[in-house]
Amino acid sequence: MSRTVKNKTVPRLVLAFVLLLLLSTIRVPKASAFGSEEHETITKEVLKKFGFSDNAIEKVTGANLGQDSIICYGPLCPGTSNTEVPDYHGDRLSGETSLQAFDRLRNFISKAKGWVKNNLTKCDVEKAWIALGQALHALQDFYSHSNFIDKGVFTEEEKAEIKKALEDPSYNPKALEKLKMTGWGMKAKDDPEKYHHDEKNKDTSSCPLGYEAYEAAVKAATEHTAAFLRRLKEELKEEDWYKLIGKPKPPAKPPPSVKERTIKESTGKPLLEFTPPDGFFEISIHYSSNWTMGLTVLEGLPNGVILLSSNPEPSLIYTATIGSPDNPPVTLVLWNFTSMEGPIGLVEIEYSIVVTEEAIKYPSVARRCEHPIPGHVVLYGEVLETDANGTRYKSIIGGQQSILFESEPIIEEEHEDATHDPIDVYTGQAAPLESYVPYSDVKNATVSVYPQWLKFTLRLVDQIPERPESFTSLTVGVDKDGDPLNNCPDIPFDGVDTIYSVLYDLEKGFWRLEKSSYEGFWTIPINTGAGFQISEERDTLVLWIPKGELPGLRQALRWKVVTEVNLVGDKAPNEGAYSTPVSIYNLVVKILPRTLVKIGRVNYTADPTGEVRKYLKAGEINIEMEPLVSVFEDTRKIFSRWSDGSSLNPRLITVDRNITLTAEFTTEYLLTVSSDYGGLAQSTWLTEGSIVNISAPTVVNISAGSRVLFNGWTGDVVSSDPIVSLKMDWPLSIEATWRT
Ligand SMILES: [Ca+2]
Ligand SMILES: [Ca+2]
Ligand SMILES: [Ca+2]
Repeated sequence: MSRTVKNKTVPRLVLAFVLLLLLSTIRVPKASAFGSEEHETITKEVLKKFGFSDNAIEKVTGANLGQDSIICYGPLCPGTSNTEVPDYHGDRLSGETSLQAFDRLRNFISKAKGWVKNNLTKCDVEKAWIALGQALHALQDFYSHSNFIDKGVFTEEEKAEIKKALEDPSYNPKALEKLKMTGWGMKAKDDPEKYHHDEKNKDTSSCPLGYEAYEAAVKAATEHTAAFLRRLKEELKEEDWYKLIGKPKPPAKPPPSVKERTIKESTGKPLLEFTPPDGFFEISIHYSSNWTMGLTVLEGLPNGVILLSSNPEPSLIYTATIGSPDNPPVTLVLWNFTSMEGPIGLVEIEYSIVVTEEAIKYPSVARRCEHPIPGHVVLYGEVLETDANGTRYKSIIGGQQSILFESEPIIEEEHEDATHDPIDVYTGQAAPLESYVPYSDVKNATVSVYPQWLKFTLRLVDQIPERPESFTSLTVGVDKDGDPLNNCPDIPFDGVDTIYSVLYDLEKGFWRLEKSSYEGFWTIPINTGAGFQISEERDTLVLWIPKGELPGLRQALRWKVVTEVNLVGDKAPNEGAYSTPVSIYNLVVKILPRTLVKIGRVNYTADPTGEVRKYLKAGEINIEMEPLVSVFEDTRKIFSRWSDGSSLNPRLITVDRNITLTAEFTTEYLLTVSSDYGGLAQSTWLTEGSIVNISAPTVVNISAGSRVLFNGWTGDVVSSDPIVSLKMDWPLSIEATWRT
């Protein structure tokens, strides 16, 4: 409803972005037109009712307000013509009819609504929010800049027609003939329609038509804002609506023919309230014997997500290849228990969903809009079960969590091992080469350390058969607490206290993962959240261990690899038991939104809140940020210091704990002085709030016998005094005028 425009051409979307970061520093003049209050109240109230997230409300409202404030700040505003975008506010310009002004306004609203839809389809939610804010601003201004609420002009029926016409530029009811839009850019007395803004606006509670008119305008604008959103919701695809309100789509309800049940995770909490521990889903399901189960992941899981199951294994596991993340849903796994002999009561099945590095690069469809940053993955699906009687059950798993992963390991160590080096695993002696099995021969072992995970990658000389003919195990042993006293003393697992074995069970005919710990003897297999994957080429084994299973882990991890095929295998790397540093810390750098910071050798762009988060290993690292950020052509931010007092940029920091560093800035505005004489013309950057005195000579001699006299200052300061004092609360531009 405020309505002044700064006549500068700057791309609007860019401006609106910048606006968000500037809102706190810009002062919107509150002179005759009201500022942001009404737009803000109306918009926030309605968006809230429609369930918009706090973040979405903030962005949409910011863009709505931006329609006034980005283009109107500083003393230039009042009285300046808004020829650039009168469409935004429904202003009727000189020489225009009310209907023409109305057309411009409603065309803009339609256009902005189209931007909302397009950007949602493209997943550019930020832009959709901006477009929605713009559409709503224009819509709301209609009521303060027209005769819509004026008494005795329109019947209720006609009002309904006009509201419809405002949203539909092709609809032209007869009532439009009586519509008047407020005149702007001409004097009130010159207004041919005698409906000038100065006399007829409903912008403020003290508007010329009185409080009642203002109140009615606000009420009508509020109602139409809600109606506009209601229609938009109907027109949008459901998934796009959820993108717009900034919330994840709730899980689908199971069809009525299927019984709903709640799967419990192992701690017994209902799964929907389950927060996955560091990227693992572990779900225990109790089954009778004749049961099949399929897991379908809704919304599409990204590539690289692996589903694992563990003890006891069903007779048949069918694992589908996960397709493109854009082609959900994908059925991942089907378990079939029908070949087990007779009912055996309850069977506990566990399965884990492992999210690998690859998955991190392809965030799932569900949240891609909300978290366009790689590393957020939604696990959200349903389990379909059929029991022996044919009764079907359906459960929703995963809920709406997202998991943050670091796509690169923070620490990685790669170790070569000799090839053709078989040993008798239980004596440690070299074994004869004729007993050599190439898939038990490790040629390379890598440990990768992530914030919440340890990953071991074993590369073997040859392919692991899908169904080996002999007992086969590939084991990673670790010293979980760094305490040598509780480690196993006997080969092959001497020096470690916990082992993770991927082994082939000859009797049952499948691969499984077992964890044991040493308590003076090796325990029977214990539950683990670890998982494994044998590569497609079958020459690499990847083993994931959640760090949470090694709570005693300190700064370094001792580990070793032992493989075995029928008593003969390999220990690796070389003699085994390497110590790898594992300390990881979190660095948070807070700078200006979407600006760059270089951490080490990599540039990162801050998110819309200005944050960059990074996991780092212990040590020293260099941080460098942009020292000067241009916000507008006449407004810039200069780095002043870090929150810990240092003003170095770049600076070296020591990472030995979690660190948060906030950059502090000062704002500078451009002062532009124009003058044809006296050498006054200059452009100077000045710190916000600073005071500057400018003094013009009263007489300038141009040439012999010719001179000019100082006439006065115009622009942001109007004065005939040659000495003016300016306070830099915003960018200023002044010009000296002269007479002969
Ligand atoms: Ca080897
Ligand atoms: Ca130990
Ligand atoms: Ca070896």
